[in-house]
Order: sequence, then C-alpha cells, then structure tokens
Amino acid sequence: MDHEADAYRTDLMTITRFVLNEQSKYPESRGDFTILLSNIVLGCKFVCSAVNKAGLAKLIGLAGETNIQGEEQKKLDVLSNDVFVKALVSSGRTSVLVSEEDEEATFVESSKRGKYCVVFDPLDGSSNIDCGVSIGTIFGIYTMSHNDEPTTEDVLKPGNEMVAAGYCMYGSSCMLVLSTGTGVNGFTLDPSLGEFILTHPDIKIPKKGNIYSVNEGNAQNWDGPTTKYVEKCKFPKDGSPAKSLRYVGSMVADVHRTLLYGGIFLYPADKKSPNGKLRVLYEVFPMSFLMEQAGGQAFTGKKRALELVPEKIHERSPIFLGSYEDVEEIKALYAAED
Ligand code: AFP
Repeated sequence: MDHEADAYRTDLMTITRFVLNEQSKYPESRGDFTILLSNIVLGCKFVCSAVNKAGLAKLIGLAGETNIQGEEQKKLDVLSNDVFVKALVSSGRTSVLVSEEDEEATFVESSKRGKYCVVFDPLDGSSNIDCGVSIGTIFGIYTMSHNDEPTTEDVLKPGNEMVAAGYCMYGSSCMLVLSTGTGVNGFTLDPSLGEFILTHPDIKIPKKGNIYSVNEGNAQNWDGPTTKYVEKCKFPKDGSPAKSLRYVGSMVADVHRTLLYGGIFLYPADKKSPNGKLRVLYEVFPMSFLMEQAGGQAFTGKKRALELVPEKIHERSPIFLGSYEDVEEIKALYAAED
C-alpha cells in the first residue's frame, strides 16, 4: 500500500456512494436498498459511539439499573436494539424484523412497510462489553416475496435466499463488512468525517489458514469429528506446522480475523448443546453468506450452512466456517463418520 498517496487520497468511496454505484447497474432499482442500508449504517454509527463512551456514560452493566439522577439505565445491548428497530422501521423499507434481543418478530405497521425483512443481532458478544473487547452487530436481509400480511415465514427461509449480509465490528477501529451477493467489501469508519470509507475492496479469504478458533473449554463434550479435527490442528501428522489458536468469544471479531487472515472458526455441537450455541438467522447465515462470497465455506456438520431451512426464528446450529481447504478437512471427517 502506498501510505503517502493514501494520506492524501481525495477520492473517498463512502459506503453510500458504493451502494449507489452498485444500484446504477440495475436501472429498475428505486433506491430502496440504499435507504435501508443507510438506516443500518446509522444504527452502527450510534452503537459505535455508545460503545466508545460506554465506560464514561455508564452504559455498561445490567439493564434495569438506576443512575445517580435516578433515571433507569439501559444496558448497551438493549439500547442498541432500540436504535436498530427504530431506524429500520422508520426507513419505511422493512416488513419483518427479527432481533436477537426480542423473543417475537416485529411486524411493521402497514403504513411504514417496505419490501425487506432484516434479521439482526444488534450487539453480539455482549459478555465482552464490560472489559472493552471487540463486539459487533450482525445483519442479514431478505426480500418479501408477496404483498400479503407479513408472517415469520417471510424470514424462515434458507440463508442462500438472503440478498445481503454484513457485520459491523466495534474494535480498535469500527469496520463494516458487507456483501450484496457480488463479493465482500470492507469499510472503515473515519470518525472525523462520520463516514464509512471503502478500505478493504473485494475481500478474499486465503484458501488455507494457520489459525483455528474455538472454545476449547467445551472439548470434553465434543463429538468425534470435531475432536479429531482440533487434535489435527494441534498435532498434525503430515509434517505441516501446528495451527495457532485464537479465540475472542465475540463472533464478529473471530470471524473478521478468519476472513482476513484465513483459517477456521468452529462453534460445534456438543453433548450439552446438541445444536451448538449460535443462532441460525442472525449469526450463522450472515457469516456463512460472507464467507462463501469471499471464497470460503460454511458447514453445519451435516450440510452447507446456507441450505438450512430454519423452523424457528431463534433456532441454533453448529457451524464450521472459514478457508475453503480448512472447511474441506472438517467435512471429510464428518463424511467418514456416516
Ligand atoms: P454473548 O453475546 O453472550 O457474549 O455471546 C456471544 C456469542 O453469541 C458469539 O459472539 C460468540 O462466538 C459465542 O457466543 C461465544 O460463546 P462461548 O462463550 O460459549 O465461547
């Protein structure tokens, strides 16, 4: 990278300009997606700013606590959810919203309805909030296929029907990674401009990586293929070097590193959680969509993750995602079990 030239770059590709450019390839497009996305971007900017000042503003801690003014405080994830729900409803472009924070789906009132359904986790990795470790927002977008009353069936669709997916990571910098089905692009928030600027065009995950990422504390409850795979990462018998272990415990941070550096992220099933921990609609699907768009793979232990058909909005699934060749290895171990 030419840092000197970069320091004086004047042609800034903002996320809005990027999406407008994409939209111009479809003459029939009326800008609905651009409007929806700018509301998602607004939510991300709000959460980023709230996360940055969480300690100062006393946003950390439990919802229901009262501050010194006697006002009830909202936990950061509750606050983030409120912001996203309001931004998405007021965009006038959504009909159904599914949030990790809300037990039931939100059906937008008819006067504000639009053609998109958004599934999202407003603040994933919330157990990392209080110690200042990277956390993120994850989202996936479907289109409505009819004009009748919206129902949960409109989001209980396989992940390969999503039209877009992305995440925003609130880390050492704030980064939004997006795919609209034609590759993956990363945008970094320039805090002085308040704009996400294209900094990582056309992200491709390395074909193979040297990092594995898993909560090894669950190892005693894993099944055979996962146990064998992790053993192979640590004690390879083919002369290749052992893989490094990295695990943040925030899916956005672990997946972001996997996307950029290569390797594999695993949240397998175990004896205690036969369906794993991560939620299909707003964790497994968006991240699997991004991985495939970047040239990687995502597998559930049984099938391609994006082919799952969820039956419930908060359903969970085991997930193995990352570099193409690393995921091939775990697929081979599961195939050998059958
Ligand atoms: P929290 O939001 O409760 O911190 O959970 C985060 C998460 O859903 C996902 O971001 C992580 O990958 C995963 O859980 C970590 O789970 P373990 O703590 O069981 O490893």
